[in-house]
Formats: sequence, structure tokens, C-alpha cells
Amino acid sequence: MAAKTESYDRATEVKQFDDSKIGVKGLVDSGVTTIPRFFIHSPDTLSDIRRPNSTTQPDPDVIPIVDLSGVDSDLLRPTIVEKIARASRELGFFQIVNHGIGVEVLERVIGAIKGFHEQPTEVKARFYRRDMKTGVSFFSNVDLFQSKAASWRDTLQVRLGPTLPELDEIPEICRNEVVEWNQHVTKLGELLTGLLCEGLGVEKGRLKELTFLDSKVMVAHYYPYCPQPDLTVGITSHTDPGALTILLQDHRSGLQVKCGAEWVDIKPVPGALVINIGDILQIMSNDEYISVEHRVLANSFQEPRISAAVFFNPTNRDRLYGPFPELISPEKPTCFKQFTLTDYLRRFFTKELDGKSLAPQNCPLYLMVFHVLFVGLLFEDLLVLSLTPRRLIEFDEGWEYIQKGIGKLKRILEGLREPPFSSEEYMALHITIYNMCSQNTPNNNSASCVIITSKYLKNKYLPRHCHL
Ligand SMILES: O=C(O)CCC(=O)C(=O)O
Repeated sequence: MAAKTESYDRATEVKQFDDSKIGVKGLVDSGVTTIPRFFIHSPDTLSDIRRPNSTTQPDPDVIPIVDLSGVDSDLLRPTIVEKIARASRELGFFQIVNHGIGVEVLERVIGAIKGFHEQPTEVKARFYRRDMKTGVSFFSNVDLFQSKAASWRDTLQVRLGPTLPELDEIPEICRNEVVEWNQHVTKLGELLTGLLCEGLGVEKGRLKELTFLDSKVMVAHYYPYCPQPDLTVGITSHTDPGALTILLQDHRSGLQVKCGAEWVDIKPVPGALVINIGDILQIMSNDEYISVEHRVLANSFQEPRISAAVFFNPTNRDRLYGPFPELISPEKPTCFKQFTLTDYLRRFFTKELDGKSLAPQNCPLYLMVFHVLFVGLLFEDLLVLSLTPRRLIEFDEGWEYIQKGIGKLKRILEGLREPPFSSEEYMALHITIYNMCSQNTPNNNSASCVIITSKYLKNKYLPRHCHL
């Protein structure tokens, strides 16, 4: 239930903000010097924010830039496939250059999005809505009414496929550019999904024939200057639910991707596009490729940051999707249960934009343990044992699964330790398991954790699937 105190009624403030249709850009224009309280994130979310150029920031060069020149040549294509597949396996993100779309097109698209968001409020307000009936909507925060804290960005959303909206529904100021961008990303999407299929060792048209290229949505974000950038974010940490995302960003930094325990900047590279794997492709690839959490910091620059992400999803929503049969073998059994896109997207859009959307069903328990151990790697001497119940309970059977899993996990952990857990460790483990069982009903997202001192587990089980 929304918090309501005498002095602060969050739900009312959020509604007033939405009803005003001014977006965060409107707040900035009105001269706010402090951000409204409902934009303030919890210390947990804010604690690991490091701005680009801070001395403790990891090297952004870990995100590879793949040059697509020569992609049609028999000689060069295998190397490109190899680079893309490696990045998709290890990081879930890469940038591409020489992709065939001219810098002037990229600049035109960014300029048109900026133009839309910088129109007078009353012009933009005509598009302010949260439904996609017309295929076009403008809003601030897709999850404004679901999230614990709002983020400092406005968005113009346009359906690009299977069909574009009626042309006169698309704001005139960016109409030509949206249509042009759709043509470019459609072609690029086909090229990239082909390369990604080849990287998995499946036939290059597999994703296309499953309609993965047909359903496309563009979200064109505007991150205005934020007067208190250390109290909020531009977009909270999340993974993309679809198959693949093509992201155009301007020259302002702010996008970060999670690499292990670190947040790494995706540095803006002139002419480049950022590509990332979405949850569905992680599933189709039977966990070979990874869909990774990313976020955008609140913009501390006086100038706005602009970006446009195009998400590719399959069109056929009622078919069952699951890992490619070609990728399933006795050595690598299926990691995911089959699902329909209708169920999957319903789950995604009824929750906060946060974390991952899919549960690993049929997933051998060791993957869950690996996840646990990965969290443990953050600490030199401590193993922090933490399950993310949100992921594990998304599907109906998930709750049963996690209960079974916890019991089994407990037995595994107990059996692994030598000497056995100390009584305090046992106590902590029991408390955690109790907390998980009692708290994590499908409506409760809180995660519990237990700290066990153990170098043994870390050394013995260095995870290959540490991304989970
Ligand atoms: O603005 C960006 O750079 C990223 C946007 C994003 O992650 C999203 O729209 O899901």
C-alpha cells in the first residue's frame, strides 16, 4: 500500500504530477532546485552510484566495439560472429560501428527526439497517455504507478512494428525521422539476429522465422538536467524483456551496465550503436547469451541526454517459446520452461521496471547455487548468500520451485562445508530460509540474505553461470 503520512501523501503527489502532463522536463522548466520526494530513491539504490570519470570507476573499454565492415565477406564474417557471440556470452552488451547507417542519420534522429521533448508543454500534452492504442504515447516513467521511486526522464514511445501507427499519429516534428529510423533498424535487426544465430551455431534465419524481427517498439528518452542527481536515477536497473535492443545514444554518458559486481560505463562513441541481449534471447539461447542489468544515472549536466532504444519482440504472442531444440543436449539440458509471450509481457508490465523478468524454470539447482556464490564473490572473506525471489516466483509454479530449491540448497550447503557450519551460521541460514518462506509470497519482492564466512565454497565453485 502506498505510504501516507500527514505531511506527505505520495500517491496524490504522483497522480498530480502525472495529471499535469509536464514530465520532468516541465519540472526543470518551472525552475525546481530540489526534486519532489517521490523521485528520491532508497539509499540501497543510490549507494553504488559512481559517476563516469570517478577514480574508482571500472574501465569502460571492457565493452567491446565491433566493427561490422566486411560482414558480408566470407573472410571477415566469422571473426565478426565470434566477437559478437563472445560479447553476448560474457557481457550481454557490445557496441557496433560501420553498421551502414550514416552519422548524419543518427544525428537527425537524436535532433528530432530532442525537438519533440523541447516543444511547449501544451503541444506535448496532446500525446501524454499511458495506453498504446494509437501506437504513440508520451509519458514520464513507464512504471510511475508501480515503482517505489520515480526516475528523472520523459519518454516518447512509438510502435514501429508489425505496423507503424497512422502517420498523422506520429508527432510531426519527428515523423520523418521515426519512419526513417524504422527502416534502418529493421535492416540492422535482421543482420544482427543472423549474426547472433550463427554465433550460437543455429541457422541464421531462425529468429526471423519465429517472427522475432516483426514486433518493434521505440522508446525515445529525454533525461533533462537533474538538480539533485545523487538522489535519483535516470532509469533504474533492469534487463530488457525482449530479444534484442538497438540503442542510439547521444554524446552524454550516463548509461551503465553491470559486469559482475561492477557498474561499467557504456561510453558514447561517435557513430556507434549499443546492442544488448534481452531476456527472451537469453532463454532461446538456452542461457548461452546473457541479458544483463543496466541503468542510466540521473543527468548532472546542464544539457539534456537523449537516447532511443528499439526493442525487438516476436509478433506471435500465443505460441510457446523456449530454448532452441538444437541447443538442448544431455550435457546441456534445457534451462527454461516454455512460455507464451502474452503471459510473459503481462508479468513484465504489471511490475516495477526493476531486475529481471523471467524465472529459470527446469533450471538445475546448481545454477541457483551459482548465483548465490556469485553474490558471494563481492566480498573478500564473506559469502553473502542471497536468492532473488522476484526472479524465481514469476511463473505460477515458481513459488513451489523456490521452496523445493531452498530445501535442497540448504542440504547442499550443509553437505559442502568442512568443518560444518558454526551454530551462528546455522542460525543465520535458518532465519533466512524462514524469512524467505514467510515473506516471499508472489506479492512481496523483498530478498533476504545470510552471511556465511566461507572461502571454501567460493574457491570450490567459481561460477561459470555467474551472471544468474
Ligand atoms: O537511455 C539509455 O541509454 C537506456 C535506455 C534503456 O535502458 C531502456 O529504455 O530500457
